[in-house]
Amino acid sequence: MKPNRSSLTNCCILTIFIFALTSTTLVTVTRAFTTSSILSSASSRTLSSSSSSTSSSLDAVTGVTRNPNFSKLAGGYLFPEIARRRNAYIEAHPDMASRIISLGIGDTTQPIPSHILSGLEQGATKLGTKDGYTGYGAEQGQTLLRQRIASVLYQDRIEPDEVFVSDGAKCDISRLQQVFGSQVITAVQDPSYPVYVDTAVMMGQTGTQDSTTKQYQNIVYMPCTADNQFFPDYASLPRADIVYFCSPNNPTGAAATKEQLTSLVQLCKERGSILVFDAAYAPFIRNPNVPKSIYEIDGAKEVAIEVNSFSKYAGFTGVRLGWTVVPHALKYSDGTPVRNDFNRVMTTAFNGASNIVQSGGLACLDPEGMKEIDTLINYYLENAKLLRETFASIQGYKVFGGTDAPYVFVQLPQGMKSWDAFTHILEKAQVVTIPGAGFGPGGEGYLRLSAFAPRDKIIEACARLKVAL
Ligand code: PL4
Repeated sequence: MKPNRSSLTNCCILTIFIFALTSTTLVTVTRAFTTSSILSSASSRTLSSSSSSTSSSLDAVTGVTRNPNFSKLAGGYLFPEIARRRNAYIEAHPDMASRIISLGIGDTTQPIPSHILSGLEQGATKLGTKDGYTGYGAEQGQTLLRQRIASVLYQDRIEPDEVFVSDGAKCDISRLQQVFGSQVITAVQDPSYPVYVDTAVMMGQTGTQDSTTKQYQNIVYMPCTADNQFFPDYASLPRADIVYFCSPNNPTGAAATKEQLTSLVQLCKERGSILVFDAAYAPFIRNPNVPKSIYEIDGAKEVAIEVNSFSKYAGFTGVRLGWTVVPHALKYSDGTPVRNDFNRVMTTAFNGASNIVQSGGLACLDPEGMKEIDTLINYYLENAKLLRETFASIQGYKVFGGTDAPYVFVQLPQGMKSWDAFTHILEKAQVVTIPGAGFGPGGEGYLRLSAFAPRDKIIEACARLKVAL
């Protein structure tokens, strides 16, 4: 006959009780042992169940087919790749970590000036008051900010309701791709800011990348090199539906003149192309013959969209505030205004820029804010001058840009590859740059240097570059 469970339990309790009477120490040890074995068996159960769930989650798949456009992308996005190589170098040479100077990513480094900062502070403070509190705003941005952008930055050449305030130019480029869809042919300056091409690939506008030419099928690459003063000959290339054009340019630092932009607008009109004009670096323009906006060109409202940003104006790269202008006069072949569809994307896929940040944007456009912006930009332009002078003094290197732009574009000695130059400079001078080839095949043989570092770092980098090259 089997003993029943309660008699067994009673027997155990009795045994423990007897032990407790005879030896307290022994009970303590027994208890400790029992507890620890319970814990260890529980933890090993946890470990084994988690390791089995890890391996099964790694092996598991869903029934969803991967978006085939993503497998067309030939590599990772440029800027994380630069960070990866820099980190790999630091890992291999930890003693060099503190020596690294970044002239790579175009990211601002100087603090936000006081008047503009007070705009951000006021925006935040208002949210803590009954009267000042606001929730969701208009997806297109606050009316006052749209009016101020139109009047201060465009001298009323455009209407406030043609301005869409956003969280930045990069995000707007991506939203424009949503508007254009997968059926358009895109043209880009080569080299160019990689977002235009990469988002076109993601959207399904392209074929795969040719491993020899490094060009994606269905994209019109418009060469911009020293040979054509970095201005493309669009007339000699196949027609595109959408033409991306950035001035002052990233990465070449070239700023297109009024005559050049007039001919581009005219050509886009003749060919029925839409021009997407990226003016993110407009505040750097000092040459009076270089337009700060495409709408300074007659007839541009019928062909051009302009994307822009407070990132470089006021050091808002982390704050996030930009805008896009889509004129009423810009229409598709069936007569539908492009603005309607951009408005549809903004209202459906965006919830408006932060109200705090828009208050900072308004402060930027006050006379004090505009003065502060000018001082900031002059500081970075002085940095660019130092970089220009450095490369001008090194034999075999030719220097471009950096006068109306924060980027200096350096032509390497004949036959030198841009990724090799990047590695050489990182290893010999601990200075991070960006290889021209990262911006497209047309950038091969060039290096981009950003003037956004603090002045002391720029001076130190220049000294090291003179030794290393
Ligand atoms: C690194 C031609 C920088 N993580 O700040 P936004 O979104 O308003 O503007 C981005 C932008 C738009 N148009 C042009 C630009 O050059 C940029 C910023 N480019 C650079 O070093 O090339 C920062 C790049 C950022 C990125 O991934 O874009």
